[in-house]
Amino acid sequence: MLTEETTAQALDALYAEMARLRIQGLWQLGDEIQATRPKVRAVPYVWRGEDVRRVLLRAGELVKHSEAAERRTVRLVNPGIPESHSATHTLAAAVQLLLPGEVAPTHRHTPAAVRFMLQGHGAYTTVAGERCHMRPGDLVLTPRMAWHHHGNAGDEPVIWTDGLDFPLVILLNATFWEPYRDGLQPETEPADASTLRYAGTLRPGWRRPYTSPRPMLIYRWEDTDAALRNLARLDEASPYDDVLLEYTNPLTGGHVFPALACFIQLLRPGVHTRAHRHTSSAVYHVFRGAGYSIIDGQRYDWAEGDWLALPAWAAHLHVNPGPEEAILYSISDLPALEALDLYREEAVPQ
Ligand code: GTQ
Ligand code: FE2
Repeated sequence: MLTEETTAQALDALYAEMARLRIQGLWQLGDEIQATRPKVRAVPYVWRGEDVRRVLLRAGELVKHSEAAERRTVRLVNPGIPESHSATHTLAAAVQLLLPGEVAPTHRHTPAAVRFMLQGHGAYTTVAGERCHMRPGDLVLTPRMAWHHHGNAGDEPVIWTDGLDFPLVILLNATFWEPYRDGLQPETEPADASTLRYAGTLRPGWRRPYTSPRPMLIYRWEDTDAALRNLARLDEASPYDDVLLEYTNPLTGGHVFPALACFIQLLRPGVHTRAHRHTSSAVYHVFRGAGYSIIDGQRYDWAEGDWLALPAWAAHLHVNPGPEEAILYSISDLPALEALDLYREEAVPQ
């Protein structure tokens, strides 16, 4: 018969041997695995637009483009997960500056990127041989492993915000990055071809759904703005997000990327949404207006030019208290959660 003491000694010995053999009892891990709700280390956070712009413009003076690792880009780093260099655990958000005459060289990588244009005229991104002209409010896509470079052919600084699924790609150990060896990639496609081909609800009749290797790459602000206004005219809105639209792949109707979705939402004057939470996380950019969000009981004020990180499973609602419209652009990891059958959403009583 084992006494209590000898049992304890035997257990110690067992655990010591298991540790040596790199084996763990599930019961030793506790709530690491048996969690009743997701453990989220990322925190809600607001980056002020004026701070980001000041830092970025100063970097424009001090950091030559060629020294800036190909792109003069600053990352928004969530204080809860600084080692991730990311805004949420799955989403990288950055802000990029291109001075007049600058060209950021051609490269490609497995992380997919989206760029929402904020200010300046004359910029373009060439994606897979297609020059996409970028004006404020436009969204430009860079799919996985598509060659891309950026240029500023205008006479003023240009700033846009980048969203990438970098953290997820790193987690999956699937990061590949490659410079273009021979100067800039050639521009083999007509400029803005994909948006001329696909924008709107009419599809070229000989292009079958689901099969095009070239998705739409540019979503023009005029189209986005009109779509928001049309929906608002119908008075149709989400109780959680007010007038919310998703940028879709026009051939499939699905998300723009396998692990990244993009949204634009109009918060009408006076709106106070209901609260919900979901397993997807998001990063918002305040394109127009001002207001606040209540996230897990805390108020986060935001105004035009700011960024806001929303961690996974955080209860949140949005308020536009003023007389002006507020417009939020956001990126989300929703497609990744859906693909893995991990998307959950629930209303949160107030
Ligand atoms: O502009 O190609 O924010 O490669 C991060 C990685 C931007 C880009 C980022 C990139 C780019
Ligand atoms: Fe890139």
